[in-house]
Amino acid sequence: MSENQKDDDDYGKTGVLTKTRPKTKKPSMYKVLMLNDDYTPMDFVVHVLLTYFQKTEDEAVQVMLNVHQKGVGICGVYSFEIAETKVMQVTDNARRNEHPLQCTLEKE
Ligand code: TYC
Repeated sequence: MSENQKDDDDYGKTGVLTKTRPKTKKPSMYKVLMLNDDYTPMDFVVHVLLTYFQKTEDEAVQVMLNVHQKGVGICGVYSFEIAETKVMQVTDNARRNEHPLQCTLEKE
């Protein structure tokens, strides 16, 4: 074997280096939805929106009226864990106060 034909794995290769970067995905976001019903008092819905969704009084009234008229509305958009916790807190508070208010989560 001659000097310029070394028996080496890399010999004669082009020397292009590729860096593989691990594929990362942004976590999915989830909408917390509030559903209308005929029994939960409007004041209670506004109270819930103020307490768990950092709404101003005006925003809370707007969201509540929107749900009342359209049947469903968005309270906020969060990571899965936060959205799930909000749904549990709202549902628990509503049941303790004997209101049928429904709150659910939907992937964005
Ligand atoms: N429809 C209810 C009423 O007239 C008010 C209400 C609004 C209830 C929004 C639930 O998510 C809701 N008292």
